[in-house]
Amino acid sequence: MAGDERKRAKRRVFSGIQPSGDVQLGNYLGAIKGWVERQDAKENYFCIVDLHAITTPQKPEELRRQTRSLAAMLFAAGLDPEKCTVFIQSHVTAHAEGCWALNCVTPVGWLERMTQYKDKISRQESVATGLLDYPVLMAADILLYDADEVPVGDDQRQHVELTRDIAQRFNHLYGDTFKVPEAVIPEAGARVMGLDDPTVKMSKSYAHIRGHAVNLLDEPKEIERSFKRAVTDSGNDIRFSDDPEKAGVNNLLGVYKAITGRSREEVEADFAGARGYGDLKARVAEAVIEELRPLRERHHRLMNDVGELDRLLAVGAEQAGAVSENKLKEVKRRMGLVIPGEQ
Ligand code: AQP
Repeated sequence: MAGDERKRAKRRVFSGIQPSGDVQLGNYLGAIKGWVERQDAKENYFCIVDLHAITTPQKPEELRRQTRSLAAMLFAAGLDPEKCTVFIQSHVTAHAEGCWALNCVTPVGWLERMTQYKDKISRQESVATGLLDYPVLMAADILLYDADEVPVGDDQRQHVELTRDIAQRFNHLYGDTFKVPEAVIPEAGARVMGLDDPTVKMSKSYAHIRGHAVNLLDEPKEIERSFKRAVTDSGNDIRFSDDPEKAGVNNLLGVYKAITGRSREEVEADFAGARGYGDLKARVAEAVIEELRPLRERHHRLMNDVGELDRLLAVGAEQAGAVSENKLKEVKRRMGLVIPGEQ
């Protein structure tokens, strides 16, 4: 049996988030909110994946700021350091080493097929090797913890599938080593679309485009403005729909549903008496503002105590290092690398 799964009282969760920009509403509804809600029931590892962030160009000073700001946001959103191991990927060297080991069993063709890779290279003139290798580093992140579950938004489903393929291939080549994890996709909020273009998913890297994203640190007035500008259609029918023409309204209802936790029927009933899309936008904005208000305040307090923030991250790195180093040793042993002090 792979890893120490037999001894575990709770299912182990691993997930990551890139400090590649200011964290946006899709990251929150597709990932962070669910991490917080399920933290009591699971054994949790949450990683700020800075090594993933540098697969696309970053400004060093900005990256350092964004990394700490993201850490503060995870705690501000409600992750409890007593229940979750929260750490920075580059502080635990097993991740990069594990990636190298997995690189050596992963066919390049598997990586060239990844949708996110194809999408990102279409936006760049020069493509770094690290961008192609992004999903292998993600596989190392997950597999080094023998995670049972990987809670992610819909856009990361393909990478978790690839992680499963890599684990199975390694297990086939070297014997049962890795737990094969499952993706856990939220029922609501799995794919928040851009407010400026509801055919494109909301992304940190498009946040510079006016009206695209809601940044979790946006002031209430700014959030109101973003929703007011949100693209809808020329009708006035407020209901969930698969019709591409209604993608904007569908997205707004999806955001409201993810925040309130109500069913589709309840959400539609909430808007039954609404006076057109203006009303819809105002009420969705209000729900988002009230959800984010306490996060923004707690984030502000944490950013004013960077010493404490760094201390929490150091504790996380130590806990994560203990688990992942152990697994990495097992990987090296399996592959025939010499472990100091072992025969
Ligand atoms: N629009 C979204 N809707 C729902 N979930 C989303 N996630 C991202 N965008 C949406 C989920 O957020 C978690 C962290 O994502 P990430 O930072 O690791 O990378 P990403 O998926 O590439 O996110 P971005 O914001 O689009 O970043 P950039 O622009 O840097 O690539 C993941 O669970 C993801 O599914």
